[in-house]
Amino acid sequence: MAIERTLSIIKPDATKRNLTGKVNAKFEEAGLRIVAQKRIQLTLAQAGQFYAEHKERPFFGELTEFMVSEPVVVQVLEGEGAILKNREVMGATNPANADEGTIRKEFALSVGENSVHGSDSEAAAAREIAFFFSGLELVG
Ligand code: YYY
Ligand code: MG
Repeated sequence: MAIERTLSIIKPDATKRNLTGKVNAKFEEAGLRIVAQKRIQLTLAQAGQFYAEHKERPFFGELTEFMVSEPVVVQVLEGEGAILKNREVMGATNPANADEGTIRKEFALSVGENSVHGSDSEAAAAREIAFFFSGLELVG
């Protein structure tokens, strides 16, 4: 499988509970390398643009308000099949359905406050990495 990069966000429920290091340990244990990372405060407009695909969904308002409620940590993860591997490490969207050992099983509070975001395709990864990181911030 090819070496890929994917965009990850450690969400407000996790940053607030000081879980950044524990979440990052899960990525590193799974063989994902954190090749870029920064802590930012999103605006509501930025959160809405990032989650534009969900604009018509009933949870959109709640989701975007949540994403601006605390700073988030945005990061680029790299590794063999990183996009799918990250989705596996994250676990199901609803932590009630997440497998043992996954980030969402261990740390998520609810389907909304579910600790992490991860790109779900190659196209999404390219778009989402470019949304947060400039070429200068991405080494090699
Ligand atoms: O990619 P992933 O984060 O696992 O789920 P999406 O279906 O893309 O939804 C994005 C985000 O929206 C999810 O992480 C929480 C929130 N959400 C929600 O609050 N309620 C739902 N029924 C579905 C999603
Ligand atoms: Mg998604």
